[in-house]
Parts: sequence; structure tokens; C-alpha cells
Amino acid sequence: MNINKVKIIADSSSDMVAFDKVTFHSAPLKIITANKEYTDNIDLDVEGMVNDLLKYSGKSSTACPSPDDWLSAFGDAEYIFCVTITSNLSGSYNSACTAQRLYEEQYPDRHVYVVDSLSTGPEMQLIVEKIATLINDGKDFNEVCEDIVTYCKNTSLLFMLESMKNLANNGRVSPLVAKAAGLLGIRVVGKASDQGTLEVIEKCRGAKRALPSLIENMQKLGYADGKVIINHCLNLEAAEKLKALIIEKFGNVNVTIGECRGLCSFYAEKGGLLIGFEH
Ligand code: X90
Repeated sequence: MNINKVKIIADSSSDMVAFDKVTFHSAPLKIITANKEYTDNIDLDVEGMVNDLLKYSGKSSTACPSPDDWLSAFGDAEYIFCVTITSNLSGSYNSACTAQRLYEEQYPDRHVYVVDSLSTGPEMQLIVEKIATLINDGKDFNEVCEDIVTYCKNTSLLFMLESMKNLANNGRVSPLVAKAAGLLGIRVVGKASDQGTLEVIEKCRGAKRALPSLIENMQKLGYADGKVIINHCLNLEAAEKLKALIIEKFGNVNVTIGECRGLCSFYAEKGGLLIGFEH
């Protein structure tokens, strides 16, 4: 593949606004309230949105990119890799597949591959980075597609949430599950299941218990020494504590800390942590 003809596109739930290894584009989701519509792009003031939402008690929802949004992101690239949020919680994957069909019909010599991450946030970032590495290693289109399927089997996503209100209000978890997260001081630790849904593992009393629980669950999922990405919603303190615990437990491994952008901030809410890792 000629590197100049390749493009990677992730929807904005990947928390990535830019990427310098391969031409990259983010397809924004939207966060919608009765007063305002937030587009999850590089210009979004994420902290401002989170604080607006804390004061707001009306209805709010989100919308994924349409097939047209994906198509316009394709531009005129010859080899396109799309990475989407889990198809079990969003229509983004379906939109990307529709765009793929239209694009390949119109340009039979061009190639599109759509990866359903069955996850979101930092696990999507790991997938994007892996695609770029495979391309830079000189792999051809089909090899990249095959290798990425294998790679996704060896990555996971854990999370810690202080509130699941927006997830419950938008039908992404049952109200019963969300109730526990609403209790004062309770942190819910969970993971993206193999089907790409939210799976609650433990309801912890306070961050003091939640962070060690995340470490235990990383180990249970087979973590040894792979890459780790921690994205936080206005909670750098917890992200840094978790990073220190990871290094204490697993040695001097590669852990990077980033910030949730709009979509993940809306659902993970203030204080939330998402941890993507290789195992
Ligand atoms: O299409 C849309 O409107 C987007 C809907 C997204 C719904 C879920 C987003 C979850 C974001 C919350 C914690 C991590 C959960 C991982 C589950 C796979 C982050």
C-alpha cells in the first residue's frame, strides 16, 4: 500500500483528535440537549460541556455519524480503515458499513475495511495505532485486515464510573444497574464484554477500593506487560494514581494518560476512567 493513499478514520468515541503516523480523520458524534448541540470535534470545549451537563436536568442524547458523514471523511483515499464504537450500543458501525458499500460501488478499485471495536475510547486508539504500525511495516491491505482481527482479540477495556445516569437515560444500561452508581461514593468497575456491551464487575466503596479492583481485573483479563492507555473525564488525579499502581504491580510498562473527548465524557461522566490495554 502506498502510504499516501491510505487513510484511517475513527469515530470520535476514540477520544483521538489527531494522529501523526498515517493520514487520520475523526468522524464526530454529537451530544444533543434541548438548549444546545455539541459536535465532538477538536473545537469542542469538553470541560465546558461536562459542566453545562451537570447543571442541566432536561433530556439529552447522542447521535452517531451518518453514512454521508463517513463518506465525506473517506475523501478520495484508496485504502481506508474505519474503526467504530461497539455496534451493540451505537449505529456508527452500520453507518460506516453503508458508506463502505456506496464507496466501493462507485470506485471498484478502492478498498474499505470497517473494524467494529466492540468497545470504545482507548481500546479504539490501540486499534488505530496497530493499523498504523502494520501499514508502516509494509503489510498489504488484506494482511492488515487479518492481523487486526487477531489483535482485537488481545485487547480489552475496563472502566470506572461514578455515575451511569446518562447511560441509563439513553437505554445503554438497565436502570437497575445504573442505580448503584448513583449512590454517594460508589464507583462501578466494569468492562466491555465480548459482545461489546457494558458489564458491571464490582460496585466499590470509594476510589480507594476501585483502583486496586481495576488492577486485579487487568490481571484476570491476562494483562502482563502490553501497552496501556488511560483516558479520564476530568479526573487526572485518579488516572495518575492508577498509572502508579500499574507500574508498581507490573513493572516499567508503557502507560499513557489522555483525556476523554465529548462522547466518552457524556457517557463516562465526570470522574470516569477508561482503560484500554493489550494482553
Ligand atoms: O450512537 C450513539 O449515539 C453513541 C452511543 C454510545 C453509547 C455508549 C458509550 C459508552 C462510553 C462508557 C464506559 C465504557 C463502556 C464500554 C462498553 C463497550 C463510555
